[in-house]
Amino acid sequence: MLIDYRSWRHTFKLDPDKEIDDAALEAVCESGTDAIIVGGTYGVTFDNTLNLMSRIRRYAVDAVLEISSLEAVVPGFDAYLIPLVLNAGDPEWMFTPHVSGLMEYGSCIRWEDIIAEGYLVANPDTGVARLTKARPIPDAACAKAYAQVAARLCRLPIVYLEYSGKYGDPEVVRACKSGAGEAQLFYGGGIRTPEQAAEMAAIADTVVVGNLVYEDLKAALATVKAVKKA
Ligand code: 1GP
Repeated sequence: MLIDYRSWRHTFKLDPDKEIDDAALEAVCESGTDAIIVGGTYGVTFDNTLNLMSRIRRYAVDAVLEISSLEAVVPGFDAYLIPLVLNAGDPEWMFTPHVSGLMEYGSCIRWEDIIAEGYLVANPDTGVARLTKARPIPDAACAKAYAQVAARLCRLPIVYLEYSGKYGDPEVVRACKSGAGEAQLFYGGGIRTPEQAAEMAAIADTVVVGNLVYEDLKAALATVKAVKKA
């Protein structure tokens, strides 16, 4: 594997379905962030993913694709993150897409470029929660148990606590960290200020900043320094 996700403290997640101009993209890629994750839930196509990848490729930063649609698997990223939604209530989301993907692409996969993520969908008001019929995570004890399922039972390398759009409960993040063992804990969701980024960086191993790039670029860029100092 060419990338070292275990060294990532800060990442930006860019959505191929959202507009970002060249100046903003340059600022994001040159911000000192450790990696750019390309991913989204809806409207992700081969064309918009390829377009965003080729624009990010002008910069030296690591670029990885978080696969959410088999139609949008684009070669040329440094690595591929494969989410396994641990609390999916719809069993179709557990392994059916993965089996389809392997039947289609299995022969050309470079396994050293594949990184599985134990995904914990913690905000019920999101597209991914509705799509997967995510089961609620009522408290920190439940979150910790899910993290243990990912890290201890399934030995997944990453536990991704996903609050997308909503700032999470630090107690729940702490519980996930204690359950995640050797796995890298990613936290993403609702970070709007450098202070919030620092708070989550003090608990989680890797912080993911998404929407803020499109809503307040200056604040988004400020999260990099905040995380690195935390
Ligand atoms: C989304 O976890 C990321 O997949 C980041 O969440 O967009 O709310 O920052 P936000």
